[in-house]
Amino acid sequence: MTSILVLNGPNLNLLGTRQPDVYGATTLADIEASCSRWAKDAGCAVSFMQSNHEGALVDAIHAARGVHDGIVLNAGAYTHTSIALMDAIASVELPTIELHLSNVHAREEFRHTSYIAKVCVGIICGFGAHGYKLAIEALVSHLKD
Ligand code: CA2
Repeated sequence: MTSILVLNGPNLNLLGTRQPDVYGATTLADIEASCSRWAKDAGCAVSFMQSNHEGALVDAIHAARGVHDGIVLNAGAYTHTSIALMDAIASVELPTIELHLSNVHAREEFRHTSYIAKVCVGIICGFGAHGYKLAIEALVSHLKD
């Protein structure tokens, strides 16, 4: 069965507890529970990992090779800064979808730049927690093609 890693980066462990106007009231645990249902509906298995540490995210991407078929990645602020994450995604050659809860292009200019976009198959942003469903479905469909 197709297996997807849903990987969340820095500060996303705080979802639902702060800044609900920007990031919504849904917690990361809620999102993960929803992802499990969405993955079941899409006919795939899903695993989760969250870290506030860039190196731990790099390690998780490396460890996904040979275990998972693709990655849904909300790299948080590391999206806009991390060559290390870009290199990690490129090195494992696993299809990866860049995901953001917020529409980063409607926000501050520094959020308009993504280091990881060029090594991802696509980007979903601005749909809140529903974006994880869209990303799982898009990845499953991409893997079937
Ligand atoms: O919109 C997204 O999903 C982001 O990846 C979220 C990142 C931000 O740096 C990116 O530009 C866009 C920030 C995540 C912060 O999460 C929090 C959640 C609750 C309270 C405070 C921060």
